[in-house]
Amino acid sequence: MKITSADVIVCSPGRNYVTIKIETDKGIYGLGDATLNGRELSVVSYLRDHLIPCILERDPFDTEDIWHYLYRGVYWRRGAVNMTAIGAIDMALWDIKGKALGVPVYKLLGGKSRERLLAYTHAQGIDTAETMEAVAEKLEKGYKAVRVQSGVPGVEKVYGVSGEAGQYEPAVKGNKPVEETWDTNKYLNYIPGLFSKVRERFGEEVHLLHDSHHRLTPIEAARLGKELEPYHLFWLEDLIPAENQESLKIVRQHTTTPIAIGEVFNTIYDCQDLISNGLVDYIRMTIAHGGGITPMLKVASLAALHHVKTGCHGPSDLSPINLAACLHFGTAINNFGIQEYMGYSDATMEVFTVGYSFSRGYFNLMETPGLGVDINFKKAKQYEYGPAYLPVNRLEDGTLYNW
Ligand code: CS2
Ligand code: MG
Repeated sequence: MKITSADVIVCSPGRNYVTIKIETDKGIYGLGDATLNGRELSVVSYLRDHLIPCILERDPFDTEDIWHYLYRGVYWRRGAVNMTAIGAIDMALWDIKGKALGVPVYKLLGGKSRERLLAYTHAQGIDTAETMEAVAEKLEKGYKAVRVQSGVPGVEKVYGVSGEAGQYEPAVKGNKPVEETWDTNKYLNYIPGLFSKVRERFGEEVHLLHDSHHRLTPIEAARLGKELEPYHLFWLEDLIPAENQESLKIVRQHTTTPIAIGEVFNTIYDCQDLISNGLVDYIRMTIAHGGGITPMLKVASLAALHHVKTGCHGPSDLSPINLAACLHFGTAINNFGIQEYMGYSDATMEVFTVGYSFSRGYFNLMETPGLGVDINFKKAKQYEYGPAYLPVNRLEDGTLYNW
């Protein structure tokens, strides 16, 4: 079997998505998610101008060699654009392999390690009252795990909370980022009380998660982790920016609240120390930004050695193709933890068809060959790409901060 051509579909059914389609001489094609929120066109050019010419004529079954060829062959290794492009190709090649063999991809990754996959979803509100109602609504829908985000009194706009009701979409359409402001003190003084109220109203059963979105220093993170201990969170996410992984040692010394990190990582080297030194409980790397299924299997194996579980990043700013790939991966590995799921807009689901079902808080994979996904090319064309950027964050005195 040979790769004969490939192209990249950029569309915007509610938000921007980038999809690679790889064709073969047997008439089978594979799809991969190449979406990198706010930098989509960089990945499009990287694929069209640099990587696609390198994979023509290759056998799509040779995923291991093709991955190393693309990773080492570029010389300039790692990075979000590079690894998202490689990840999309890798996803599409596994899709082709499954279709060619007539089996769902998970059967090529180790088979079924579980019948269903636990999901968590987002609940957010501009204040405590609205947030509580959002949590109630998700529990009503049968979710077993809910990420709770809220506006913070005295802080104009906070990560994870949109002005209008409904789905939170972080990227804002326009030709440059909007600017938001932040105050850590107001946040730290507010969050423990919010979780105390959530636990009091909804009890101990529901898994509660929270995302600090890279905004704390290690000692601030230690304080928050400690103050949240009575509320037994499933995880506290992205407490601190994780370029300096040493810093997690300070947090770990002070709190038993489980830590999840890694959605901005793109190679095993980004998480190697965190995992090997027991500084993280869930690794948030995802198939698309993590370089594909091929390297993510290695991340999962390293994580398993250190009692770390997966918690793949899966918001609606990654397409249903990435979600499907995460579900095949999560079905096969032993140390699956939980899968993020925000749900998708009706427009998105007009463009993408998926081979998974979702009910009462769990995913089930269908036995569709490959990743079980498809894209309606005609519909995709109806939704034109437009630039959108993730916000930039400043402290109240104007200091540039982490968003
Ligand atoms: C967030 C993401 O889902 C999460 O955990 O951190 O929604 C993140 O803000 C977006 O993916 C950025 O595009
Ligand atoms: Mg996050």
